[in-house]
Order: sequence, then C-alpha cells, then structure tokens
Amino acid sequence: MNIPQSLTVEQKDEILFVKINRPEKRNAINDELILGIETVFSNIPEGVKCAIIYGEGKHFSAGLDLSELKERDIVEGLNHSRMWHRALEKVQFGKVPVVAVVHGACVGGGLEIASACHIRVAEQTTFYALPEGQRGIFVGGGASVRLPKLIGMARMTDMMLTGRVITAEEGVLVGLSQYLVSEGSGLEKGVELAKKIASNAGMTNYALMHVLPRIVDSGQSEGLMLESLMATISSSTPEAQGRLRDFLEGRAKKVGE
Ligand code: 1HE
Repeated sequence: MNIPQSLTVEQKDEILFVKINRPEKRNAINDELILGIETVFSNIPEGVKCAIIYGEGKHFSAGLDLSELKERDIVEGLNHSRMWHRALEKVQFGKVPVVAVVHGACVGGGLEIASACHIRVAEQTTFYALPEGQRGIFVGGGASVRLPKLIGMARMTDMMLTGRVITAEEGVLVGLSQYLVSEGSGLEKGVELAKKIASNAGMTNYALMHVLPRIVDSGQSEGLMLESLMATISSSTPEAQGRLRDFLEGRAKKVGE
C-alpha cells in the first residue's frame, strides 16, 4: 500500500486510527495526502469495524494545500476535484463507519473530509469555515453535496459569501458535529463511540452507511420501499434473531444501560 508519511495508520483491535500528520503545514491536504486517504479507506484491514480520522498538532486540517493550486489548467482542475470526490466516496461508502475527531481549524477541504465521515466529535478549540469564497474559488471536495445535508443550504451559502467562522459551540447546535468535548479529550470520545459502533450488528452498520443516504436522496415512495426491504433483510439475519431473543429472554441491555 502506498501510504505517505503524512498519514499515520494504526490498527488497535477493531478500530483503525488514521492520523493526518502534517502539522508544520497545519495538515493542509496535498495530492499525496488525499490519494493516501483513498488508499487507506479502499483497503480497510480484516477485523476492523470502525475507523477514526483525526489530526496531529493544533488543527484538524487547513484544507486544500493552496501551494498546489497555482498552475493547474482547467482539465487538471477537474481531475483534481474528481480525485477528492473519489477519495471521500471511499470514506463515506467504504467498509466501516468513520468517526472524525476535529479540533482547531476544520476548514475548506478539512471540513469536506469531516463531512464525509459518519459522526463528528469536536473539541472546544474547533472552528469551521469555508475560505474558498475569500480565495476566489469554489468548494471541490464534495461540500456542496454533503454540507447542506448537515447544516442546510442557507448556512453553507452564508459561510461562503461572508467568510463566517462557526465556533465549536455553534457547530454542535447547527449539526456540524454531533458531540462537543473539552480540549484534548476528542480521541477518547472517538474511541468510546467507535467501540459502540463496532459492537453493532454488521447489517445495521451497513444499512446506515449504504442505504440510509440513498433513502434520503430518493423520493418518498422509493425511500419507503427501500426502508421496508432493508428492515426485512436486517431482521431476518441470524444475528438480529439472536439479539431479539436475548432481549426477550432478559439477557440484553435495556435502552440507556
Ligand atoms: C498552508 C495552508 C494551506 C497553512 N495550504 N499551506 N484553506 C485556507 O484558506 C486556510 C489557510 N490557512 C489558514 O488560514 C491558517 O493557516 C490556519 C488558520 C489554518 C492556521 O493558522 P496558524 O497561524 O496556526 O498557521 P500559519 O502560520 O498560517 O501556517 C503555518 C504554515 O502552514 C505556513 O507555511 P510556512 O512555510 O510559512 O510555515 C502556511 O503557509 C502553511 N499553510 N494552511 C498551504 N491551506 C478540494 S478543494 C478544497 C478547497 C479548500 O480547501 S480552500 C481553503 C484552503
């Protein structure tokens, strides 16, 4: 596997830790890094049930490495954006759910990476922005499709038109993150969530990753049919049957336990 030095990958039991490790450039994402992300998420090792992506240093990521933008022609620009799309499709529609743990700057392409993940945990230091507007460019890593689903089109438009910076506290209120934790405790929270995710039935995680987004993108009638099909398939797996029996015979945890 061709993984650059700026990406550190480590498997511990059922969790894969993926660290963006380029703190001297505030984890700005160059071509090598985005290709590395594609490789890692295309080759999730056997036994891994959840991945966590996070950043080294004071920031999650400063977004696209702007030094690589200078001399691209139009076709190269299109290929570059499509490369990001390909890589982040592997994150969103890969083999396992991905938790993003963010802190400091989570901006531009950094926010696009976080948006492709299934859950976001933000430390208090986090700030979100889409500086593309200020740089005279447009988002190119999938934000126009994924972000409005998290925060709505009006908020994304505001972020780009005015350069608005969203704080960690605002972020959890508007749906950018699902958890807000104190500085330095993001990874611990990420691991706690990853362990819960890893203990789910495989079919449930598969449905949430691969079917729910398609239902959301469908019309009501197609969506409801997809839901019925998925509900029927999932409840007839031996794993689901076992879990239902465990509950009915008093062996399973109650809600909240
Ligand atoms: C970079 C980048 C970068 C830092 N590309 N080199 N993203 C942005 O427009 C965000 C630009 N970055 C910043 O606003 C700030 O760097 C931060 C707020 C993130 C962090 O500030 P700070 O004070 O901690 O660091 P710094 O001093 O600004 O940066 C340290 C070094 O990292 C410095 O290089 P040095 O050689 O002078 O030490 C910076 O030049 C470098 N650096 N950010 C390249 N982004 C798929 S399309 C997505 C489109 C986008 O993501 S556009 C948004 C780009």
